[in-house]
This record gives sequence, C-alpha cells and structure tokens, in this order.
Amino acid sequence: MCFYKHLKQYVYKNANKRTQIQSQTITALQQREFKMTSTQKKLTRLSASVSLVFGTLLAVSNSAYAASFTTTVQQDNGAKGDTFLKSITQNGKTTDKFNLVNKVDILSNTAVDKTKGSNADASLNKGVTNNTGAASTDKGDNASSPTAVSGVSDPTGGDIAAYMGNTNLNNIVDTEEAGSFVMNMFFQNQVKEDNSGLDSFYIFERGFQEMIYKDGKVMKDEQGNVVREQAGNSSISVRAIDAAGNVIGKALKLTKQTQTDAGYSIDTTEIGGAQRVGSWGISLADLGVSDLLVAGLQLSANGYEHNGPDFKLVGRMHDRPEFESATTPEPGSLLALGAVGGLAFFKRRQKQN
Ligand SMILES: [Ca+2]
Ligand SMILES: [Ca+2]
Ligand SMILES: [Ca+2]
Ligand SMILES: [Ca+2]
Repeated sequence: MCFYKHLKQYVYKNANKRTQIQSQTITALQQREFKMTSTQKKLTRLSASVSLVFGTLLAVSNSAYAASFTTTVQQDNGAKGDTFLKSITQNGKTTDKFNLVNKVDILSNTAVDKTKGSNADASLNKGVTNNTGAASTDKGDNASSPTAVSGVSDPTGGDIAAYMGNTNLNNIVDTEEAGSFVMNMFFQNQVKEDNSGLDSFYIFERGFQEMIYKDGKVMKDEQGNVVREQAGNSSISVRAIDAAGNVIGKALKLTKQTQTDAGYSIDTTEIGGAQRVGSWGISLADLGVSDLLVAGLQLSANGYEHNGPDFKLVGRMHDRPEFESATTPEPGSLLALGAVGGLAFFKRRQKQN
C-alpha cells in the first residue's frame, strides 16, 4: 500500500510538470518495484484495475538480458527475392505476431550528394543510388516493395516507414558507412511487456560475416590457426521514446560484435552479391524502461563508429489481450490515468484496511 500512496503523491505533486518528469517517474517506479516485498507484490497482482495501468512494472524485474533467438523466414526466390519473417523462437516460445513500424520521424540524416558517387547525375531520381548520404530505402534486387527505393533522393519519413512497415526482411534501410542519422520509429500497436520470455524488438542487419581480423590484426590461437569469429559489420544505437518522441530510459549501443546469425542472406540493389544477416533482440529491461510510456525506438548511427547499419526493425506483438485493440496513448493521458488508477486503488485499500 505504501507503494501506491507514495506513487499517488508523487504523480499528483508533479502533475503540472509531467512531461519533464516522465522518465524520472519511471525510474522512481522501478526503484520502488525492486524494493517491494513479496507480500506487496502479491497484493499488486491481485488488483486487476491497477495491473491494467501499472501491471507491466511487475515484469521489469524478471526480464533477463536479451537471449539469443531463432529467426524463421520464407524465402522463395533466393537472396534477391522477398524474404518474409514467419516466426521468432526465443526461450522456448515462438511468436508469429509482429508489431510493425507505422510512422518515422527523421531527425537528421546525412543528405545525398547528387554531384558525387557512383551515379553522379543530378537528373537521376528514384530507383538508383550513388552511395552518398546516410540512410536510404533498399530492397532485394527482385523483391517487391511498397515504393521504389529512395536512391539518389533523400528518403522521407514516409518512405522509411513503408519499408519498415511490413514483414518482408528484404525491404530495409541501407546506410552508407560515413553517414549519420537519428530517426524516431513508432509502432502500430502498443509496446507492452509480458512474461513470454520474448524480446520486444528485433533488428536484422545485413553484413554478418566470419571475421579473421581483430583490432586490425590476424589473430592466431595457440596452435597457430587463424582465429575466426562471427560478427556483423555494422552497429546501431537504440533508445526508447514516448509518444511525443522524447527519449526515455538509457541509450543502448548494439555493437556488431554482439550480433548473432539470423540464418539467412539477402542481396539488395545497393550491393553486388548476397550477404548474410545478423540480428539483435531488445527487451524493455535492456532499454531501462517499463512499458508505461514506450511508443517506439530512436535509432541512430554516427559515421564510421557504427559503420552504416543496413537494417530492418520489427517489434513483437505483446501477449496482453487487455491492450490488443488499444493504440498508443499520449504520455499526458497515461500519467493522468495512472494517477486516477493509483487513487482508486489507494481508496479501496483504505476501505479494506
Ligand atoms: Ca545508399
Ligand atoms: Ca551492414
Ligand atoms: Ca544486388
Ligand atoms: Ca551499410
């Protein structure tokens, strides 16, 4: 009860400056959740109305760091063709329900230079590329796509959203190694934590390979054999955002060394042959947030530090039926709802006592 009393007071006390305190509120809630006794946790679980609003906090403490997972794709026409994501299996659970990106705000993206590059011709438009700029839309050479690839034109948020907004893993964002971008990606369904053991987001990145160089040198083991290891060739940074696009939680750099094999290859318009794909899974715990405010992810890459990630971002549909038809609420209304829910619970508890 103490927990909700404090919560109610906290939310009310800060009602006028709620946008500023969103992330602090989450942190405070998480800290209190960790401090809760098992009896308190049991009480919390019994309260359906409160769990609707705050129940997701329960999952925060039992989410382990992202485990490896298996990706199943349907690829009928080889690496150049459509490559549909069929399911993901992780921690013994399989899902085929995905939460797709439906809106992208490009905050920055190195502009294409039509005077440079391999297709230097200012008259060129969509459908070809000149390998300048940063993020652009790209697809398998023979794959279907919602629109022509952005090519030598800078992509719009709508272009990127269209390429992320389907399960065709051969519709991607291609990024030049020297380029930088920051993009906010929002999902069609609410992002909710659950106890399925599956991550909330998956990123597939083209360029997974066997490395024989480490720190610029060929490494050898004690027997003198060249050390080969599997890794991606690009990294990407991610951070949770709320519905207004404010960053929340902590920044997370997914490095190329931590990629795992996604088990398939793609050959897109910007490359001359098939490349293997690696993957990362991301949980809300990895991002240091509960799902109270999460509406999407901010993805970013900074030149050679990330080396031009070529990726598809797919969310997983949560296993929380009570949220299934809901769309992502605005942060303000969520907090107000939280305050009301907390108050109702507090009053009920008082009566019972
Ligand atoms: Ca390009
Ligand atoms: Ca890459
Ligand atoms: Ca190609
Ligand atoms: Ca690249």
